[in-house]
Amino acid sequence: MKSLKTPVIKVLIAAALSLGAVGAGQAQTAATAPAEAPAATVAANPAPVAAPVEAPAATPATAPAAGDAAAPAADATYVPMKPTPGVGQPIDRGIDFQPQVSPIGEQAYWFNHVMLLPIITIISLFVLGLLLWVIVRYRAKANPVPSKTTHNTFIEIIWTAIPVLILAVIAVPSIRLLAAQYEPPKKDALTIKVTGYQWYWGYAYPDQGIGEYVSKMLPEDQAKAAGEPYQLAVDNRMVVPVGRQVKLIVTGADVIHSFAVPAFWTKMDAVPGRANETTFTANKVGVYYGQCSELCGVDHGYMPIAVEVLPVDKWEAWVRSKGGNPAGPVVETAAAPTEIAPAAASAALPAAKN
Ligand SMILES: [Cu+2]
Repeated sequence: MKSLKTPVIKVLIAAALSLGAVGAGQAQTAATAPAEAPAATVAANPAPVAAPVEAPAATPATAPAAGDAAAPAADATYVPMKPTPGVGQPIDRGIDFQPQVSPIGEQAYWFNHVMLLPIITIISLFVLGLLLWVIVRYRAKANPVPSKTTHNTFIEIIWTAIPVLILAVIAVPSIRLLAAQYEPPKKDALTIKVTGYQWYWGYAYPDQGIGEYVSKMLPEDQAKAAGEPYQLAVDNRMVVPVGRQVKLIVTGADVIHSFAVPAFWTKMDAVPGRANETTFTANKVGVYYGQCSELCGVDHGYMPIAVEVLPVDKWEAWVRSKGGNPAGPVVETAAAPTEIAPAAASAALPAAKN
């Protein structure tokens, strides 16, 4: 305990406490701020509707390079991309999954279409055939004296062993898929904090320094004007770079919501008081829609999700347009602590008494 008297160590402890206090302060800000945010954001930013639309097909590696060379980074502007019909959104009379654009989604799609569906179909047809055969062959009219057969060891072994083998074969890719979905995110994953509200979404990019902004459904006329599907189009999208893993920290502010984007095979409950984590990697540029997937109140059906996947340079331009730093994470060593030090010092005092 003597060592505590050393001034250097006192300073270090004060610094540690103040960092903790700042963390708490930030959390509080995040929790309270959005309440006033939505109206302002919506009013100030109906821009995506009127803005011109660009082709989603640009090749990430080649095409934008020339443009970038000509225009310095500061000039880079973000223009919301137009969705491709039938991609990343439901289609009329569609019964299949949406085309998958993430590795997990492709794996799951393969598992369903190559393993499960054929096996289910074969078993169903086989059982149906057996039933029909029994109904016809052993009908009462043709068999006035019923058979007294009760046991057949060979058949019993077969009808136990074969289903066990089938289940074992299914279990291998099934457990592999399950494990892949719970793999921890890579170190260079892009972190986005997703918050479900009644009834809209909030997105924040802590490492890029983009504070939470609100994403609300576009009214019908604005959605149509923007060439987007009504009840899926939003004013402010989540924007991610193509090919980079995204780590979502999902939480709810009021009731339980669920963040779901079918084209990424992504769904995670947004539970108040919990920070749920999930990941996805979008490997195709485009606009992908989702919806809240947990009954959350009267406007549950009107809090859609729109994720725009951009080539890396265009994503960086979007980050800059939001006032963020694409090169994040914001380094903890130098910049951040000096900026927040004064507030932290005062905030740390009450904490120190405890
Ligand atoms: Cu909801």
